[in-house]
Amino acid sequence: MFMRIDHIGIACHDLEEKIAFFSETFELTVVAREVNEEQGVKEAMLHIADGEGGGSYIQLLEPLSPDSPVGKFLAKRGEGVHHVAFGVADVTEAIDRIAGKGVRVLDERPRHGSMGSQIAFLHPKDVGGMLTELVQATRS
Ligand code: MC0
Repeated sequence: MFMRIDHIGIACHDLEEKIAFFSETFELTVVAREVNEEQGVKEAMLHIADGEGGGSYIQLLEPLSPDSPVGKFLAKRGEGVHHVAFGVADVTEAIDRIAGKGVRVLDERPRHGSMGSQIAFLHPKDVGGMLTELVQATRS
C-alpha cells in the first residue's frame, strides 16, 4: 500500500529559523512554501530525493494559531516530529482499506495538502502513537 515515505512533518515555533537550519546543515533545497488555512499551518517542503510516484521531503510546520493541531502539539510536547507521511497511489482507496481494518481515519474524504497533493490523517492512538498521513502526490 505504501510506496515511499513522502515526508516527515516537523513542528516548529519559527519557520524561517528552521528553514535556515535544515537547508544549511543538510544542504537541502526549499521547493515549496505554503499557507494552509484549513490545516492551520504555514509550511515549507525541503526536497530529499525522488521515488516511485513522487518525491520525499522534510516538511517544516509553524502553526497559524495556538488552537490548531500543530499549535496544540507544540504546547504539549514542544518542537519535534509531528507526523510521518506515506505516499500512496490512490488516497481514497487507501482510506477505505485502512478504515476497514478498524483504524480511525480523521479525514473521511481527502483534503488539500502540500504541493497540490491529496491527503488524509490516521489517528495516532491507532498507529502506535504516530500521527500518520496518507499522501497522493499530484500527477505531473
Ligand atoms: C496529538 N497526539 C499526538 C499528536 N497529536 N500523538 C502523536 N503525534 C501527534 N502529532 C495525541 C495527544 O498527545 C493526545 O494523547 C491525543 O493524541 C489527543 O490529542 P489532543 O492534543 O487532545 O488533540 P486532539 O484530539 O484535539 O487532536 C489530535 C489529532 C489532531 C491528531 C486528532 O491533531 C488532528 O486531527 N490532526 C490531523 C491534522 C493535522 O495534524 N494537521 C496539521 C498538519 P494523550 O495520551 O495525551 O491523550 S497539516 C499537514 O501536514 C499538511 C499541510 C500536509 O502534510 O500537506
